[in-house]
Order: sequence, then C-alpha cells, then structure tokens
Amino acid sequence: MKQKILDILSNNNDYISGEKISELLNISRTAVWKHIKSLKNAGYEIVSVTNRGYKLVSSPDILNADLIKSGLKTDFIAQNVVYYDETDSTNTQAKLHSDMPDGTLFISEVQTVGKGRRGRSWSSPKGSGIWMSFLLKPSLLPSDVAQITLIAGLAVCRALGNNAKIKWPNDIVIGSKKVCGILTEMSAEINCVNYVVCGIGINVNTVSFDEELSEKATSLFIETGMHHKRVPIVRKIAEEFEPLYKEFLESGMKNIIPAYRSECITIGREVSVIYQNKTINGKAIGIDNDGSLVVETADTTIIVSSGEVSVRGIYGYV
Ligand code: BTX
Repeated sequence: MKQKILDILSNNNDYISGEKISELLNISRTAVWKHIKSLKNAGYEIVSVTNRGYKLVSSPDILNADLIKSGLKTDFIAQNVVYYDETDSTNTQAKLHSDMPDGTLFISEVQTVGKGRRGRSWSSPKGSGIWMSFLLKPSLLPSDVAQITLIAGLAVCRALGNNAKIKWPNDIVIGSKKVCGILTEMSAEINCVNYVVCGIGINVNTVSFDEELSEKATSLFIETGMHHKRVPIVRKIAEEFEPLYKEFLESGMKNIIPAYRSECITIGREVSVIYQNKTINGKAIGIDNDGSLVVETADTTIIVSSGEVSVRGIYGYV
C-alpha cells in the first residue's frame, strides 16, 4: 500500500488530497495519513498543506526494487528486480539464480567480493555506488556475447551524461578516470548460450578513493561536485540498454557502431593492447562494424576483438 501511495505521489507534480488518495486506493484517510507518516520516517520529504493535500518533494537515495520498477519504460529489462542489502557479488548471485526471467536485475547496496575481469577485484563500498547485474538469455553464438559489453557501455555512457565516454572495451571514463566498469560473463555450450550476466559497477557518490585507486578512479560526485540519486540512473540505464540490446539481437552491431564510435575516447590514441600474453603498441584508428578495435602498429594493422583484452593509453590510463 505504501508503494501505491508513493506511485500516486510520484506521478503527481501538484498537491493531491488525502481524500482523493483514499478513494483511489479504497482505504480510510487515517490509513493514508499513517502510510504517509511512515514514508516520511523512511526519508521521503512529503509536504502537507491544509485543504490542498500532500506533495512529494524528494525521495531518499535508497535502492529499492519497487522504486526501480515503478513506471519503468521497458518490456523486460529490470522488470524483475532482486535487491540485496549486502551480497558477495551481483554477478555471482545472477549466476546462482539463472532460472529467473530474462532481464532480471540483481542489485546490491554493497558487495563484499566485487569482481573485475580475470580475478581482479572491484571496490564496491556501501551506499555510494551502483553495483548491479542483468541476467540475459539471448539466442546468440558464444563468440558474439562480448559485444553485449559494448552495448552496456553505450547505455551507461548515455545514462550518466556529464561528458562520460567509453574507453574500449569495458570502461566508462569521465575526463581521464574510470567511473564505471563492466564485467560480462556467460554460461555456454559449444554452439549456444545458456545465459549471460552483464555486471555494471558505477562510482556515483564516492567522495574519495584509497591511494591505489585514486590515480585511475573517479565518481560522478567528484566530477560534478553534486550528489546524484542512484535509482533514476539505474532506471535510465535499463531504458537505454533495452532498445540497443533488442537491435543487437535482431540485426547485430551494424546500426549501433556509429553511435558507439562517437562516444569512444580510445579512437585516435596511442595504446598498448594486452591480450594472449602479448603486448602490442600502436595507434587505435577505429572500431570496425562488429565492435573490434583496429590498431595500426609500426608494420601492420591488427584487429582486436573485445573479449579478453586490456587497453592502456601510452600516456596515461586513458
Ligand atoms: P576490470 O578488470 O577492467 O577492472 C578492475 C580494476 O579496476 C581493478 O584491478 C582496480 O585497479 C580498478 N578498480 C577496482 N574497483 C574500482 C572502482 N570502484 N572504480 C574504478 N576502478 C576500480 C571491471 O573490471 C569490471 C567491473 C565490474 C563490476 C561490477 S559491479 C556489479 C557486478 N558484480 C561484480 O562482482 N562485478 C560487476
């Protein structure tokens, strides 16, 4: 009932009377008042004016499954949400619960064993970030799954704004520092994918990083000097991700790549590409139509696909 009242208040820009809410929900005005009181206790700022009613002024920055889903404009992405106050890793949980529906979002206030790629760890402190994973069940060849990272990157980049850019293949940066990392994992047979887990970690209101990270990590707060509510960002990512993902499943990357290129900061830079225990230095000259990085070296041009690869700028992290 509290959630229904919240929905009504959220969808009303003006005051709405207690009487009107009690009619809409078929409960007494005293019950409405009690629920409003408990919403206020939970951190919602709701003003009440005699003869006019109630108005929602602001919501607390809590991650809540109902808040994420309420009015979400997607068909299936994040329509089912599994929320944890604390968990090891949302990617691990998504894999453990892979029987859940396609598009299920796993999200946690804190991760105790946040994972990066190849055994690296991902710092996921309580309250200041978005640590979440989409469970996906695409009909794809295993070799095409890495492209989901690129799509998620474009969706995050659009959702974050604030001049966020993509550092190919799996980081989102603002300026020259990393604000988001993406870890895509899958369970597959030789020719078919059972499921994919696309994990997204975003530093939102992190005030500072420890010494080891501060050289390459940043947050929305550090970049803008403002706190940002996390739920609207989660919703925006889901709403940006779904049409891109559908387009990808229908027609591959060809219609997505032009937009990806225009947000990708790696193109035109001198880079060091590390893959299969080799390091190749060269200039990133483009992204081809399936999302691979084209690198020109002293004597040849190589195409690097976005699977297990790290890219470092020769003159810094980006
Ligand atoms: P990556 O391997 O590209 O980056 C990991 C590296 O990034 C670490 O070795 C460290 O240097 C640096 N790093 C660690 N934590 C942070 C941070 N908070 N901000 C910036 N840099 C950091 C990137 O892997 C993939 C990260 C995915 C994280 C999400 S969170 C939800 C989901 N669950 C989970 O366990 N992982 C994913």
